[in-house]
Amino acid sequence: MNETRHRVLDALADGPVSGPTLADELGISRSAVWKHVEALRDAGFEVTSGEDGYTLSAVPEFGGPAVEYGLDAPYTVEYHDSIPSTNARARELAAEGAENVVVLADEQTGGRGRLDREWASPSGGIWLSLLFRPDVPMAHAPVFTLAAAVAVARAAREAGVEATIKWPNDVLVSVASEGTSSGEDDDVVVTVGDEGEERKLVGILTEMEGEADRVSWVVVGIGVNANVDLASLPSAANPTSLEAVRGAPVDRRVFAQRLVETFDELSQDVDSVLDAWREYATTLGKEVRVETPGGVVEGTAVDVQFPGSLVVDTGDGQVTVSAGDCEHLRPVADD
Ligand code: BT5
Repeated sequence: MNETRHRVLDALADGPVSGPTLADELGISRSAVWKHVEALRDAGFEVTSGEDGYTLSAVPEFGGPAVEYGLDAPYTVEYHDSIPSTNARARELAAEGAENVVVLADEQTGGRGRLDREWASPSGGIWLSLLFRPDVPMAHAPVFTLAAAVAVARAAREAGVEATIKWPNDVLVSVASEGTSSGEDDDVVVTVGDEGEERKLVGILTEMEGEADRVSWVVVGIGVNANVDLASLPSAANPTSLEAVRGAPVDRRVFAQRLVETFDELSQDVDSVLDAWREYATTLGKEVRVETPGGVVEGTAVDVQFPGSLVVDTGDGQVTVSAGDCEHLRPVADD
């Protein structure tokens, strides 16, 4: 949204305000005011015109202008009803020199996870990518994945969903399990949390480009199963959604705004990220099995280290893992 339209919108929100007054205040013609009001109506804003002038009476439920409206972070929002992948689009924008853009979509037709895995992205989700250009070396970039996990966990908690973080990039919800079958012996392991079964609510994919000593751009892609039909997600992945956990749809506009605002705060103050991450982490203290590019590491996850490595106590010393797929292990109790 351009700056004048923003100012028109703000004035309408404080309205009623008459067309001539608005024209004077903004130094534009009355017909320009009228055009901005019409464009806002086209974007889904409800603007009533009464005797005292125009008043903003409703904000659209979701979309670019809706998320930009009242957003307390220096990002513009590019919205698509449907797009192959918001990360792919953000990379394109990066190549064109853009920065501080959120690419947001209701549906993705070619959503991607790590290692080119598919990410199911039906309509009703919050599929977004933040493009920004931090002044940090490439090696620090993993901290932004952790910051995204914290931001999304916090937004979920504000929406009444007790989300936790699994290293490095999953946000989960523990749901009461329907009873676990006991194994033949103590070695049988299943991936369950302390309070029940862990289900994946969010996935995060960070991509970047630059020279060793300086990042050129970072794209943090965040996929939130907000109000999606669980039947359209791969059941093997044990997914859940905000709607399923809350029992009611979530306000995606507010959720996306809180997510972007918290991410922006954390990304400007990376020293605060690790403590915030520890607060929500479910991985620390757990027995884990991490498949890393260099082999499998098993042991107790004891801490996280800047810029986002997991410290695992293997019983034979501590190993620091900077990337990999992590599984939470717990022996099944015999009964
Ligand atoms: C991730 O990968 O978890 C990162 C996902 C990032 C998606 C966002 S959406 C916005 C932006 N645009 C994109 O194109 N991508 C980003 P990974 O850890 O590799 O997990 C992928 C695995 O999760 C898949 O192999 C499935 O098993 C499972 N999965 C796929 N879709 C899912 C969903 N909607 N909910 C839960 N699990 C899912």
